[in-house]
Amino acid sequence: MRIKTIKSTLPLLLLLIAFGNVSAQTTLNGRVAIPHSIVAEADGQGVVKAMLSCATSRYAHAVLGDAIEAGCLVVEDDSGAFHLLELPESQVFEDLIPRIADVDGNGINDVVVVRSDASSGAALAIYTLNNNAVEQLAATPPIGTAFRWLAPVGISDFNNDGRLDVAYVQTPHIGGILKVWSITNNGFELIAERRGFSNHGIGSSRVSTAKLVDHNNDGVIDIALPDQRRQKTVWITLSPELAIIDEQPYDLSYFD
Ligand SMILES: [Ca+2]
Ligand SMILES: [Ca+2]
Ligand SMILES: [Ca+2]
Repeated sequence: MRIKTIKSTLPLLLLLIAFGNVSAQTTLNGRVAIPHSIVAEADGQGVVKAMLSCATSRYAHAVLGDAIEAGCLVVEDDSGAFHLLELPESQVFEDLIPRIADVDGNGINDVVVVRSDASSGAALAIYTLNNNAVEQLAATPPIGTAFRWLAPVGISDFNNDGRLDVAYVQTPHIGGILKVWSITNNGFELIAERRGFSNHGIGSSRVSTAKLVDHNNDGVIDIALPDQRRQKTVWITLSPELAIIDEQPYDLSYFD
């Protein structure tokens, strides 16, 4: 089992090294990243490294290539100190990429991850450092049913209001709904949604097939996504409101 894991992870690591913009580090503070996952890094204050660890098979869903999910999140802050957040037994991080960004704009980096619950399924959660502890900053409502997942698309100011927004596709395998959330003083606020997309193939360790690009050159980042049947690539803007700005035949290489 262990040999199989190493074999399947190695090509991914080599690919990342070849691209040169992502660390291939797989340990942090003596803990090990879950298979198919690595340490995320960012500049700035607050979280500068984040890793999904505490491998567990307690959530038997296996949408991301194996039955192993993460039971904890390990982060390193800008002073070099490490912090650990362990989930309760009823939850896992059903994700491979901790996304570091200052989502609430307070100058301190946060971490965006998919967290799944044994009774209510996946939610998007943001954690931040507060008084030297990892704590939840905000979370979307869970989908509501076990074994229902969401695939993050990306983080940008999609509606051009000066605040970062977080986009994902809810249930990408069974009728995907693009949902975009902005963080406010009251937590996540849904700013747009539209059905008809699929950015993940079931069982794939590629978390998301999507691209953030200013396709119409208006200075605001747009979202490129495969449609539900993966026959078309669709470009979506949220500025000034959600609209499809282009469609072309689907080509996976566009997303690489
Ligand atoms: Ca922050
Ligand atoms: Ca925004
Ligand atoms: Ca644009």
